[in-house]
Amino acid sequence: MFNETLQKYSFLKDLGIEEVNSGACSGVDTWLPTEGRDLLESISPIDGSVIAKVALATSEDYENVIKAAQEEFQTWQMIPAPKRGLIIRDFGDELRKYKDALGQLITLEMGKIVAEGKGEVQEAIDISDFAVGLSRQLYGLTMKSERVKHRMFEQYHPLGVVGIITSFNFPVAVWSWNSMIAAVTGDTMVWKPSSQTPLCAIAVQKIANRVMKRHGLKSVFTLVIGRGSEVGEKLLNDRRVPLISATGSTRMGVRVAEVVGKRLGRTILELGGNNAIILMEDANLDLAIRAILFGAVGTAGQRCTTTRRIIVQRSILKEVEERLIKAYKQVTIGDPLDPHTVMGPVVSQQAIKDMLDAINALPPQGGKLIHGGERVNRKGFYITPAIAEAPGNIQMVCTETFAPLLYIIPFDTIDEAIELHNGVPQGLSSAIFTDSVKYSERFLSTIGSDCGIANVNIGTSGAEIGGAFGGHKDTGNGGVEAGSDAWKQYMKRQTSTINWSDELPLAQGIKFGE
Ligand code: UN1
Repeated sequence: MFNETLQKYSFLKDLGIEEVNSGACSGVDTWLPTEGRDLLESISPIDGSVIAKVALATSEDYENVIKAAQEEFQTWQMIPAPKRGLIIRDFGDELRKYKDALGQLITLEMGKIVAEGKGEVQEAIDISDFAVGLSRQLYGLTMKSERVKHRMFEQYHPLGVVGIITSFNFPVAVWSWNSMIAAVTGDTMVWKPSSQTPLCAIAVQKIANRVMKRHGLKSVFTLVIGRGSEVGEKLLNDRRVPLISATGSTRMGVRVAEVVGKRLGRTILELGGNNAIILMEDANLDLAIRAILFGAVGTAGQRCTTTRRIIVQRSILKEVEERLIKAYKQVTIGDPLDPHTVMGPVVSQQAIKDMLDAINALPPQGGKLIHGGERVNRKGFYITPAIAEAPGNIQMVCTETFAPLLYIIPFDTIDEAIELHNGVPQGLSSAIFTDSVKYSERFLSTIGSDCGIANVNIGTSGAEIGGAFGGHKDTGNGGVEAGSDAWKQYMKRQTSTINWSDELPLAQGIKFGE
């Protein structure tokens, strides 16, 4: 059977995927044994078939992985940051070679269309380039001391072993946002990927291993695929891991914050989104409709940044609905590996059920389905993207349903639009479409969008890696990933004062025992 799969998808062989794969790697050439471990099946949402199996890591495997990462930290932290950057540059080049293969594996394992699969690998390449530059820019400040012949400054040191927990929807890019930055700062890391996308993680680990081997390094990047209840909890409770960066549901994030917070560890949390676009009546609708389509239907509605709500000025409501339905009708649904497909499957049968449950819950709350939401009659997990009208922030609108379900909510005044916009628990990404400076500036002001990302005439999804990525309220704790100064979270700050005088003056002018 597996031979057939290999023949059908030759990229699996290029990426080193086997019929039964080890789920734990403590470094170069050290994949831990598969014997005696429970097997996890990787299921393709394209047709529901099993692609390959993965031996789940045990607690003992976890121990081996952490110990290796800890030991490697002793070496890695002593390599000058710009030299670490050069090693990351090699990793970026190796990723470039495997962009097509890895992009296709992402598509096969989680169902996003292949253009988006390859786009995701490009995002990983972009952040590795960013990290190379950053390796020469890990700046601290200098301050003027209040004391004569004293110098004061700060510097940043690496933290140690960083835990990276990723979800199925961006099985490569989200790891890379964390790992590339953590690596140049001098940290080593352990990756716990989603059980829905273990093969993507194994393929990436193999690419990383090859690069690290060339440089005589071993365990900068390590991997552990196991049950949340077993290795996940161990990781959260592990005092040897000073930072956990986790992507997933708000419920999961609360658990991470609780457990890691209790041991005073750091967390970066990237949790649920409920992203809206405000459409003012002066908006360029040609742009807006395209942005909504990409935002709501891209990745089959399974991005954290997916557009879930359109808040539309009443005067253009009818036109927007008509144009959106027309655009939705043109979405070709099918095999995501086929380059003509616009929307592939959702990740699982459960995702279809969640979407249908949400649609069924709408009428009693005053909502109404106006398009889509039908199962597609073919093997795999396919559903047509849906549009629903909602009178306001009814309960279903306040809940993130991780599927292609878009709500349209009318408004009359900008105040009302912003109130609706901010009136949900989540706060990741947001956008306004308008040609008015007054409205766009209002949206970006302190009395505007309350999200971590706020765009003008651009949709809610598809952020570049150069900016900080993260949200507020139920989306997270203010932690950010990717660009800007996100790197500071992966390091510890040290403030130093040096006295080069022959006196010992005290700060605040205190005279003590003189
Ligand atoms: C996510 O959905 O978890 O901004 C990440 C975007 C992508 C990343 C999304 N660059 O849509």
